[in-house]
Amino acid sequence: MNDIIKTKETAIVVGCLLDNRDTERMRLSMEELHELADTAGVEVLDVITQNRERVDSAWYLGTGKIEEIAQRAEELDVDVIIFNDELSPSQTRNLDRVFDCKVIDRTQLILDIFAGRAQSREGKIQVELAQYNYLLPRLAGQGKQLSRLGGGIGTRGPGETKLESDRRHIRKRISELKQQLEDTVRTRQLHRERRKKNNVFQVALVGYTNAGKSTLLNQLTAAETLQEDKLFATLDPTTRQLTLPSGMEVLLTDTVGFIQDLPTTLVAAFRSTLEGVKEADLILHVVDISHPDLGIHMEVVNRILKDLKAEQIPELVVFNKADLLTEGTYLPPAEASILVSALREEDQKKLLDRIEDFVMSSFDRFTLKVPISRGDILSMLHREGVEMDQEYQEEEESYRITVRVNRDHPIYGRIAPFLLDPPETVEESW
Ligand SMILES: Nc1nc2c(ncn2[C@@H]2O[C@H](COP(=O)(O)OP(=O)(O)OP(=O)(O)O)[C@@H](O)[C@H]2O)c(=O)[nH]1
Ligand SMILES: [Mg+2]
Repeated sequence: MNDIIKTKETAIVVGCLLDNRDTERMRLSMEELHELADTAGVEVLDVITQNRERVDSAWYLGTGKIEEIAQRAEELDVDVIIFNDELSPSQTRNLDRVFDCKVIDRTQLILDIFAGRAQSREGKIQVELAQYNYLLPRLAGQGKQLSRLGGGIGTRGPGETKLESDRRHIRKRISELKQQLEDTVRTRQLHRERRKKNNVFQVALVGYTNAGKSTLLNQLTAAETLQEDKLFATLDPTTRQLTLPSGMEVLLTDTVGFIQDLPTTLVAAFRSTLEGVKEADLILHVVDISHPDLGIHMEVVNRILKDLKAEQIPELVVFNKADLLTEGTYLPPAEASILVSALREEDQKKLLDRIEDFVMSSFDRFTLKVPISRGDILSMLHREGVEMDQEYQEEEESYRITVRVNRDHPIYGRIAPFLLDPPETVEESW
């Protein structure tokens, strides 16, 4: 039996280092492009950059540099040149004429990874929508590029027949996809509203790609979400029930990882996925402490949370991968933080305790006097899991019950007639 040997596609990655931008960030951005290529299954044979005041509007870099890259590409016989910025339609056309191999940009590379990863209907719609939005302004003069779409990197997604059809067809498809997306978003919104109404406490895992969000979700809830040492392992939000040490149940949602310079087409497409973060009662901001650029990662995440108008939500920074902690690791200051390794059981427990502390402190505490004749109330309190303490008062033939519940919880109205003390808000330090 013959094994089919699949040869890896090879690439040169190219970047423009702008004089007015932070050098550290640009270095990280180039490193990420390299990692993105790895994730997409492409082998990077060379990295070429040029320092410039600005990106060349026709050629991205200087023409001399472009020639040098063309020569290098021939020498190494690479399949693709990957540019670290979104190329304009005219840049793509020009570069496509110069190089004998495929030319793709950061956006296409990420779109390609996303296309290969999207699992849910919503994820697939979002990726297809982003792909068409990317494609639409680039349709004119794509003859050579299209005829070369034999497969491989940058070509996954809309098939050739679709690509060959005219703009009108694509516009129509875009509006169909938008409609479908709106429908799924509406369904999800309904689910979220129902949860909100039932007052289920919602915890969202957010963070830079590869920080360990899915690993935490899996470890804490024994769920099976794809966790991989690759960028963008998770595309679809996954929500699982999480049981806290006291037995209280909350919902834990895993989200798509963030990255700096995420193409705008994708930010727009994944916005609806991330909208859910806004509804969280607590955000667990997961940070990989073993990454040398954790400071930049945190800034990127905070900026996106701000864009999503989620910066007001209480946040617990979860410094993860503590098992990889080395001497001199600098952990940026955070209002509330915890250091854990997702892989250690005692740390998982520590994190659960911390979440529970938070959940508890966000509730109000009341004492009720419920006559034994009111079995309906007693069983409701039990069912809702809001009881903290219960004591039978023989002479009064009633129970004295301490409960933790929010005033806007639907059961508050039912227990109000049994309140013993004026409500006391618990102020715990967090
Ligand atoms: N050593 C160590 N590795 C960890 C820890 N937590 C996660 N990892 C590894 O880090 C890699 C990324 O983990 P994921 O859980 O997929 O990361 P993520 O944040 O969900 O990533 P995206 O879905 O890409 O945003 C995997 O290889 C995990 O096994 C940890 O505490 N210690
Ligand atoms: Mg993940």
